Amino acid sequence: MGLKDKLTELKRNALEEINDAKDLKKINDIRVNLLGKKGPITEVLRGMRDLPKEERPNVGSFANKVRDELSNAISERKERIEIIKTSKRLEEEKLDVTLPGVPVKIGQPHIIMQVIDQIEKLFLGMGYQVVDGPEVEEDHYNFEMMNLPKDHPARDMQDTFYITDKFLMRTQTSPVQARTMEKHDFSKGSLKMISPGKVYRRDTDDATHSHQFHQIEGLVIDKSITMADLKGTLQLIARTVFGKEREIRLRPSYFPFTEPSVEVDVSCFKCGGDGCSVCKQTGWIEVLGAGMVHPNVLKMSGIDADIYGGFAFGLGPDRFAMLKYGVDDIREFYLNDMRFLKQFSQRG
Ligand code: 2NL
Repeated sequence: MGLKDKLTELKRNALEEINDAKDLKKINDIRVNLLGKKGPITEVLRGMRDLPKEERPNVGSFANKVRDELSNAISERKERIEIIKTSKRLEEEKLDVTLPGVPVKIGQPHIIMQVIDQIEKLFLGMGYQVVDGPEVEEDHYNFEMMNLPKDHPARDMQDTFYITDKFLMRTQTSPVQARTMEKHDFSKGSLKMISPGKVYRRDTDDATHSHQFHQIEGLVIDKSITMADLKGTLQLIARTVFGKEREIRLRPSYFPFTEPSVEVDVSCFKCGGDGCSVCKQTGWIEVLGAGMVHPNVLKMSGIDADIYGGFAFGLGPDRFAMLKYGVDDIREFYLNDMRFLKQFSQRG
């Protein structure tokens, strides 16, 4: 076979290979193999030494032509691959701005927090401050300052988790109030505060007990606070949470930190007071404890009990939420089951 025929066959095979190349690496490999120093075209040109002199220019120019053709084919194929690559990328990155947006999942405050928020709003509107405090508390603030000296039998009602002899998990949020009373400058006016937060008891968890739950305590101290002020405030809470038709009823009770003390019932929001399963046929539901601040509690915070007096109350947001939404197991609030929690969406 003559050199020209060899070149023609080489060209045919090479063009086929070039047009089959699918990526830039392949086309570069072809270029190096075909047109490089050790490539077949260089090889043919080298073989021209054995040709008669008069044939050399003819075959030489033919070989150069083949080389240029292949070089052009490679360049064209390379460009083509690049175009395909770019259009593929464009296709992948295509963004239809007319598509409707993906809905964002919006959460909601935990149902206990919704109850706390509602009560905070009510009291902020009446000029109270909302005060936080430590959950790991000193025995001194949790018990002693609340008129519960060591070995007082009423401590049994509020057994808790002790960290050391001195530190414990608070059993109520009144230590926050003790800390605030101690600091308050009464020459600047009355003290009006609520303290919401987590509290702890050494209880075994069941449908109505949880070793950790929530409390909101309220406290007002000024020169001429009466039980009428307390009753009006309690009525406002009952009507805000359970409906504007509600009445309240006070029954004498005992707390170490208040004297006199009362337990507070609200008229049943289900039957309006006629008697039903929610109020156990009594027409009333117990929702709060309250009373007039015990003089010992005032004295221990350095307040003159002959001049100042006040009222205090304590309520449980867990119990409020259970009553209001018919939740029959307090543990539901703490299991983080989304099927339960999602029922209390604020957006209906
Ligand atoms: C309840 C109801 C109550 C208080 C909490 C309190 C706070 C201060 C002074 C006096 Cl700083 N009292 N808090 C008063 C009455 C009831 O909680 O069922 N507790 C066991």
